Amino acid sequence: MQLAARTEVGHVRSRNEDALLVAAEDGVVAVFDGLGGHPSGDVASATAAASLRESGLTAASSADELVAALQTAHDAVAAAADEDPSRAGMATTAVVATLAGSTARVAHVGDSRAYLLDAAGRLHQITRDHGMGGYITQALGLDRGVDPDLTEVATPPGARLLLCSDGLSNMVDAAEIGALLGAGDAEAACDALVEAALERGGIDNVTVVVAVL
Ligand SMILES: [Mn+2]
Repeated sequence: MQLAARTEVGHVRSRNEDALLVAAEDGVVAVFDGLGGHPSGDVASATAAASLRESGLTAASSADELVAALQTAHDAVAAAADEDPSRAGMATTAVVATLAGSTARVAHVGDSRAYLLDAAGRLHQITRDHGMGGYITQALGLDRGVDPDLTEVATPPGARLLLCSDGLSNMVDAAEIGALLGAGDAEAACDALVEAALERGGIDNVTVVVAVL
C-alpha cells in the first residue's frame, strides 16, 4: 500500500483550518475541515485529529470501534470548546478510513468526502454529504451530537481510495478527480489533485489523502 497526503491553505483564506491524519503503521487515515462561520476551526480540526491519533484505532478495529472513535473525537472537540469561551460553537467535519487488506471501512460526518477508484478505473463517491451549500448538519463538536455514517467497501489490488475536504470537491469535478486519482503513484496523484484545486482558484483550504491499495 502507498499513502500520500497534502494540505494547503489555498489562495484566499488566511489560515488552514483543515487537518489530516496519516497513521500508516495502523492503517488509519483521516481528513478534517474546521467549520467556516464558526470560531477556532483550526483548533477543532487539530483537536479531532489528535483524538483520533490517540484513540488506539487500527485497521483491525471493528466498525463499532471506528464509530466510537469518532464519538470520542466529538467529545474532545466539545470539551476543548468548553475550556475557552472564544471557542464556543467550534466544530469540524471528519472522514476516517481504516484500511485492512481487501476492505476499507469509512466513517464520516459533514461534507469531507471519500471516493473509491475501482480496479476498472471507475470513480465511486462513498460518502454522502451531511449538508449542502456550506450548511453542515453534522460535525464533531456541534451541540446536537453526531451519528456518523459507516460504509465498508472492497479494495482489491489496484483500487485507490481518496479522502478530501470540500476545497477539492467544490473546485474539481468528479470526472477530473477520477482521472487525476488514477494517474501515477500515490504521491503524484495527491499532488495533481491539490494542484488542480489551486489552479481552479483555491478559494478554500484543500486537503487530500490518497491510498493506492
Ligand atoms: Mn472547506
